[in-house]
Amino acid sequence: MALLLLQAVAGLAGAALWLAAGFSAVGPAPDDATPRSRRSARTPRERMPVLAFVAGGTLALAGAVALALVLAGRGWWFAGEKIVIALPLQLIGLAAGVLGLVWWLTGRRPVAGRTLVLGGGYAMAAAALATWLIGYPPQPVAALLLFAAVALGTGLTWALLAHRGRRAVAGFAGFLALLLVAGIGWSWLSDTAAPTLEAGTGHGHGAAAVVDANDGAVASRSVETLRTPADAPGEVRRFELTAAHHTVELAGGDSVEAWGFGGDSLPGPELRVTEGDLVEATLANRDIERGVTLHWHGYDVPNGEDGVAGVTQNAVAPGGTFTSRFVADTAGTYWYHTHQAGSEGVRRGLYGMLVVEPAGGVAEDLDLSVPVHTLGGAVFLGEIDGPQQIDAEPGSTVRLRVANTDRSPLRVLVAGAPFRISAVDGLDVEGGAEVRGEALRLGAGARADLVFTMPEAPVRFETDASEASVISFVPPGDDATSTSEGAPSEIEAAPELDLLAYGDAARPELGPFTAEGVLVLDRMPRFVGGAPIYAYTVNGQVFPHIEPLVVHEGDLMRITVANRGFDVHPMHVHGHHVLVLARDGEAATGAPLWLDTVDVRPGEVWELALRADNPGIWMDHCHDLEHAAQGMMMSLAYTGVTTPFEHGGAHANRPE
Ligand SMILES: [Cu+2]
Repeated sequence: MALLLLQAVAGLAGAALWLAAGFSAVGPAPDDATPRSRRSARTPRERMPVLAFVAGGTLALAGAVALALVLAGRGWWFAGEKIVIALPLQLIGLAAGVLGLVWWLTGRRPVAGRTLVLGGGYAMAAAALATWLIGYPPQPVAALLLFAAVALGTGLTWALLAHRGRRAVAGFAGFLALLLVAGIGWSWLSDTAAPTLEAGTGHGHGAAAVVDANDGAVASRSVETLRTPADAPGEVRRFELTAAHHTVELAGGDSVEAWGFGGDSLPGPELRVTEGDLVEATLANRDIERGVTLHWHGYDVPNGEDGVAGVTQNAVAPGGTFTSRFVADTAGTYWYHTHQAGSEGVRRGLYGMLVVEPAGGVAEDLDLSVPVHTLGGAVFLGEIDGPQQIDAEPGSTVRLRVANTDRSPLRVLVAGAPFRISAVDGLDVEGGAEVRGEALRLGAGARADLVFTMPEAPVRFETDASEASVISFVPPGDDATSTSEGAPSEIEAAPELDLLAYGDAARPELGPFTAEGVLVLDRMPRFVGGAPIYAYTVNGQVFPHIEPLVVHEGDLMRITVANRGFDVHPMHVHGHHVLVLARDGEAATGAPLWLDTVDVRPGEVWELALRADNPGIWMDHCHDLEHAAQGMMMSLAYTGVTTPFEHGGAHANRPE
């Protein structure tokens, strides 16, 4: 990450210094009636600053090129455009600049010399911009536009310096303006083209049969057919969730306007069922104007029950209802939230916990779900935004089901007792040793089960989201001296546990990969919803134009995720868990780590395996939902699956 930043800064500095050299060579000369642009550099006082700028610029440029090569060694995703587009521009710029400098110094062709020094600077500036405008993958059309802009800018400079008259200046300026408009227009067109969410059907909602490369023709089926039958086996557990505005009282005395799934508290009701139950949840929208849905985060339900507005259903408008059903066939810690304009809805409180207890019951004496959420500046651990105290008998066991429902990463820790991480993203982690004083990092949307045995002294559950919001476990009957209130927080200084090396169990035999996918995460100026923003991109595109990951049912897909930006991206795949193979080229060594949310930090490369065993059109997006709303959403599409639902439209569907 530091390398990426350093390389970008070096490139910009090189261009800026060469441009400074060019401009200081064309500056006005008050002591001479001759326009300075027509003179050579006669005095050392004129030469010195120019030469100093050139030396500094060339040094910075060399640094940028060297760092680009180092980055290319770390992965082509980090350096593609820096090598293919920026490097030629930098070399041409440097050659032109040096030639111009010589002409200017010797006085042989002072005007052309100055023009070339400036033109060289433009080329270097364009090279630096390639990282911010084009990124990965390097696009030939965008590269051509950049080269043309440099040429026209140099032409315009020559027309001005050589006093070629108004027509020449206007000509170059006109073409440059035209190029700019064409570039923006081209970008707008590609960002407003027909959406791409389905596999292989081209664009739109084709109902025709799709030709599958492996199996020939596959009958097409709609996401609407991928539902759980009402008579599916299992004891029926019915829940009613009503989305509505309400007011939440904060511990400090203030109140916050919130949106919720029932009651006056935050979060929505905990849905606690037993493995094997048939969950039937009816969502009603009382007064959420933007609409609402019910998405089962991390639960691999049939596609039609996934609750994504504009992909698997329409947003439920005020007065409307939607019933979703699924067999709770996997025990673990999950959560539910709206998937309609979730960047606002989840933040305001449309979320709750889903706990599926194992068929044999929970092994621990105390089992507590702890969704961590920030609202109105207060941090809620469960329903309370302040210190909490819970009685726990020494020797009893405690399971904390922690979920990060915010948009930023969260660090958590059990202070005062050794603890074990027994599950991550709902699935058990085998053979994890007890740790003490180490913090666990949870990306946005992720969960972990922390298990500890209550000692004789108090224990605290801490997060780095708030020093005030802690849960103290105290032996019952102890007086105030035994409470841990006021104890120094351990979380800030605690080293971070690495889940890739945690636990030990045999790694599953996967078999050969039959599909490949690469996601390169970045930021680029793009049009989202028709408006130009500094968007969050995958492979240079924004939702809904990012090419989907396409799988056939039964595929084993290797997915590489590379983050070449400066933000953390907790990438969340719907309907599947992915097995972590490696991070930054280092293989995972702990127990098999199956995640539904992969927290990809700047500069990181993750290698993941996905078994295509749950047909549908699945969202794959950043769970920093602001990033999702600003472009970082795409689909994992099975061949032959179509959707009748659309982004926007009469239901104003907003799939994030
Ligand atoms: Cu993100």
